[in-house]
Amino acid sequence: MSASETTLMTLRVRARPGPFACDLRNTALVLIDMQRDFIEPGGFGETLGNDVGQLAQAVEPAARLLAWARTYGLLVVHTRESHAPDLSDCPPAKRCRGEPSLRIGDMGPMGRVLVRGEPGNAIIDALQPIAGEVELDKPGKGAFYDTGLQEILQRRAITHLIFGGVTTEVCVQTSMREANDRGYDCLLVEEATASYFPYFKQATLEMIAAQGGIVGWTCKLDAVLRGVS
Ligand code: C5J
Repeated sequence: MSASETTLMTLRVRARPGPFACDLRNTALVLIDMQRDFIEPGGFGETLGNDVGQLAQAVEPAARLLAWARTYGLLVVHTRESHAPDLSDCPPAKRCRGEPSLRIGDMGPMGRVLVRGEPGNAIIDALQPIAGEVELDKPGKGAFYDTGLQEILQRRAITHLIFGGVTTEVCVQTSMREANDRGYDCLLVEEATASYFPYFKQATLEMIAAQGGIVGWTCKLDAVLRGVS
């Protein structure tokens, strides 16, 4: 089924801070940075000293969310945080920050860290994009910075975005804030996102929905899976 072929399919979910509804013809799923570099041992996330096992929890829920979006014919956008092989789009301030065991561009167990086309930069097997889905390489934390995402969404008359991905408080939250500033209504699916720091995830979910949904809405996966009428 394709969302554009139907007369009206509406998703209505119980969410925080209140009900969220959208017409699926104008809605896209955005999966942020579900890459080997962040989720699997030996990647960028681990070089920064993180427990990558924390992110594994989001994989199965994100796969269910992706399957749901495909069933209803939503536009699906997959992002990758990545840099050109010559690192021309990686500011020194980003590369030199902190004390990682490997810096962006260094050779690691899965190829050059966070470099486009390297094995570690790929989306994990469980969430591989299929034909017709958008794959975006983003040099920043936000999905709108230097990617053309705004134009892609405008061409498809997208007004609502459903988010999953990692990490909740960094690239997911940054992307939601960018989207919010551009006028999109954004819903974050709680089980389909994760952080290396569970309390950062929790704090981010609360921040998003605070003050009447200052960044957007959050909801349970089940509410999405059962919410189409
Ligand atoms: C980070 C991301 N955490 N995808 N990237 O550096 O959230």
